[in-house]
Amino acid sequence: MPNTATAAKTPAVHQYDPPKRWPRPAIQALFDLPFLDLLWQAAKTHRAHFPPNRVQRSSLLSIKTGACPEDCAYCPQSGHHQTGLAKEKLLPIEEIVAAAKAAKARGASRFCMGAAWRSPRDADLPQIEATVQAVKNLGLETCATLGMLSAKQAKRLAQAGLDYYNHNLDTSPEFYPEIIGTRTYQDRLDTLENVRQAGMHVCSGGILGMGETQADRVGLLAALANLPTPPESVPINNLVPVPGTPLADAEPLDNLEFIRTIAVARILMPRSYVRLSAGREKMSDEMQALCFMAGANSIFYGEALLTTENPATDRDQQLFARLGLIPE
Ligand code: SAM
Ligand code: DTB
Ligand code: SF4
Repeated sequence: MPNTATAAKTPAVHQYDPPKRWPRPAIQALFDLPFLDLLWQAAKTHRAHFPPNRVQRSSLLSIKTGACPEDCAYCPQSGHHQTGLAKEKLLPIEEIVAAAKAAKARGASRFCMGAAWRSPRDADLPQIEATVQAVKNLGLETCATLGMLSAKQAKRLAQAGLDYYNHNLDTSPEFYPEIIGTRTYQDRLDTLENVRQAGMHVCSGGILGMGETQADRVGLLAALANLPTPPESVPINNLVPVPGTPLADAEPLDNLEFIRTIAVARILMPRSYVRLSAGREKMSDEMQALCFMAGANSIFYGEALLTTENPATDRDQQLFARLGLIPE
């Protein structure tokens, strides 16, 4: 007979499941609220933690485009898909600084540099470090999204003055393998931990409209909100379907469900900036107004995201004026 007394005493450390700030049923209950009750609660939470009517603006630049070794099903830059995207080398520092200056002149407060890498090569780091310093010297907040980072790489970037690192969880742990096969959810969590330990601000969110269920949206928000420290910045992207990617024909997500997800993100992460991210190009002013009401307080600003379009800055200026929003 097995010695059950001994077995019961053996601590199953690997199975230890720490208490969650936000258990999934509590998150599901928020999604189940009547739409207007949810929006009301999210707006109250937003106003309790942030001044109302403000929108932070981050501008993006793809500093190394295309031919990425990863197989992310949504991404036009993956070398696994035929999207006709021209493959480029890492841009020279002068070109990046010129784009950052232009972004600052348009009014952006943060400049985010994206590279289609699995992770940066150590040989590329000196140039990235010099670029971060130069962009910071312009008086901009700096952000980069370069793929996975080791603890050492994260420390180097932090020392160079990088304020934020973007690395998205993208979706729930359960749906994730349907979308990405070349790196695991745990790889992403490890990078976020390395960024946090290095003292940088964490920017992490996801993509909606990839064919995931509402339970997956609950799972994504649970993963973000239950991180040891929630991300300071949470980009919520609406899939931009790109021809040649496996998600080119994905069924668009219902607009109200997108807004609901923003509202739940706001309630779960009351002190985080929730960014209305990719997909704004196809959103009406009314849809964006409801997203701001639901607690979004940041956008990507400038005519391009990384490789796809974003609303023109004059259209955004008109939106701010129509809604009485103060851009930051
Ligand atoms: N290669 C780096 C990485 O994946 O960590 C950085 C760049 S990657 C393009 C940054 C994020 O953009 C992805 O995690 C994903 O959330 C978002 N993204 C990429 N393609 C998208 C699309 N077609 N629609 C919406 N969001 C997208
Ligand atoms: C994020 O969450 N969205 C941005 C930024 N972080 C790097 C990127 C959106 C990319 C959309 C597809 C493209 O333009 O290539
Ligand atoms: Fe590469 Fe990032 Fe695109 Fe994935 S999302 S294919 S890692 S550029």
